[in-house]
Amino acid sequence: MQRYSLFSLVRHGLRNHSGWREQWRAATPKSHYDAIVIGGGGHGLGAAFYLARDYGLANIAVLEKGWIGGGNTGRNTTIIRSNYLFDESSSLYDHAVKKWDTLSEELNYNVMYSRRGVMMLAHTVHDEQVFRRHIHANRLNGVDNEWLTPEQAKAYCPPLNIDPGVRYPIIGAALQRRGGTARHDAVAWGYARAADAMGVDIIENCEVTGIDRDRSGRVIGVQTSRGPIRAAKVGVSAAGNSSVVMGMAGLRLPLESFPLQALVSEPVKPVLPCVVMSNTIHAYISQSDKGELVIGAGTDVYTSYTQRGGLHIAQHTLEAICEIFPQFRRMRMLRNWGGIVDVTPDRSPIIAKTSVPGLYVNCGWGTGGFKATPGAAHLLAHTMATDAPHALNAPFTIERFRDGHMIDEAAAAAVAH
Ligand code: FAD
Ligand code: PYC
Repeated sequence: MQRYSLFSLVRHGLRNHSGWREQWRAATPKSHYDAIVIGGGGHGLGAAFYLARDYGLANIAVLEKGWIGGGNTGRNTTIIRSNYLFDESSSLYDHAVKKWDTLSEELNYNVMYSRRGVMMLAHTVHDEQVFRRHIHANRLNGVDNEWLTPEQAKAYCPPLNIDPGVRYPIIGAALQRRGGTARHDAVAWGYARAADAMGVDIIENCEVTGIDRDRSGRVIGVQTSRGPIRAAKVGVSAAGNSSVVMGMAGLRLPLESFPLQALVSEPVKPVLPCVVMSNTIHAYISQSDKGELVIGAGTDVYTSYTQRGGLHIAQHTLEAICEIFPQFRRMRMLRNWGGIVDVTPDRSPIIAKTSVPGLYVNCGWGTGGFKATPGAAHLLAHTMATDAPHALNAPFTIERFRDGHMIDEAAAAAVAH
C-alpha cells in the first residue's frame, strides 16, 4: 500500500472570522414576519435576498441554528457546472451558472467566481459513452461541453497523468469551459450583507424545533430555540436536515442523508489550472486562489448526520488523486471535514410548494447544490412570493416520486454514492 503524507488531518470546520461579522447586524428575532426562511446557507440567505429585492417583501427573517455558512455552503468543494443530462436539469443548472456571472456585481461582494473549466475524466468505455451522450444532450440545450482526447486533456491541464499503463488510464475527457469555482464563504457573506442591507433579519443560534399550523392546516409560524415566531410563509432550505424539519409539519420526504467529505492541502504556487473530476476512481480536485488543493471524496456508504466522513474514504480519494497527479504525492493535507447531504432517489432536487399551505421546500441537492446557489435561491424566492413554481422549477416537485416522473441525474452528479 502506498503511503501519503496525510499526517495532520485536523478536524477544522469553518470558524467565525473576526471582521466580517461587523458587516451585518446581528438581529434579535421579532415576534412576527411576513416570511421566514429556515437555514442560513447560500440557498436560504439568497432566497431572502431575492424575496426582498425582486419580490418586494420587506419583513423577512432567516433562522439559522448555527452560524451562517457553517453548513454545506462552507464545506463544499465549490465546483460549478451545468453539464446535466435532461432538459429540465440543464435549464435549471444553467440558470444558476448564468447568474454566477453577475453575482459579485449584484452583491457588491467578490464571490471570486472563476470560469476555469471543469474536466470530467473518462477511464472506461462506459464512461466515454456516458460523457458523449451528455455532450450531445448539453449542446442541443445550448450548454457548452466538448470531448477531449487524452492529449487534448493534458494540453488543457498539464499536470494530468495520461500514461496508458496506470490502473485506470485516462481515455478522454468531457470539458465544460464555462464551469469553474467560487469562494464558498464569500457567497454566504455576500448574500447575508446584501439581504441585511435590504432589511432582512438574519438570526443565528436559532434552531427551528417546530412548525405551527392553524386548524385548517396552514402554516402560522415556527417554534425555535429562541421562542415562537409567527410567519405566514415558511421556506425550508436546511440541507442535510430537510427531512427532520419537514417532519415537523408532518411531511415525509424521499430523502436520505449521507456524510460527504473534503480536504485541503498546504498552499502552493499555481499548479492546477482547472477543475478535474473522476467519478470512476472517486476524486475531484481544484486549486483555490489561496493555493490549497481542494479535494473531495464520495459519500459514505451509510446514512448519518455526522459532519465527518469515513477515514478510509479520504484515504481512497488520495490514492486516486496520486494516480491522476503523481507529482502531488508528497503534498501535505492540512484540513479534512464533512457535510451532510440529502439525496433523492433520482439525484435531482426538490424546489416546490408543499401540500401544507404556506410551506415551501428547497432540498435534495445532494452532492451538487453549491453550483445551483444563485438559481435555487431565486427559484425558492419566486415560489414563496407567488405561491407557484417558476417554469424552471415546475418539474422539481415532491409529487414526481409518487407519479414516476423522475429526472435521473445519477451519472451527472459525478460523485460516487
Ligand atoms: P447549507 O449551507 O447546508 O445550509 C443549510 C443550513 O440549514 C445550515 O447552515 C444548517 O445549520 C441550517 N439548519 C438545519 N436545520 C436547521 C434548523 N432546524 N433550524 C435552523 N437552521 C437549520 N455542490 C456543488 O455544486 N459543487 C461541489 O463541488 C460540491 N462539493 C461538495 C463537497 C462536500 C464535502 C459537501 C458536503 C457538499 C458539496 N456540494 C457541492 C453540495 C453543496 O455544498 C450543497 O448542495 C449546498 O451547499 C447546499 O446549500 P444550502 O444553502 O442549501 O445548505
Ligand atoms: O456537483 O460538481 C459537483 C460536485 C463536485 C463535488 C461534489 N459535487
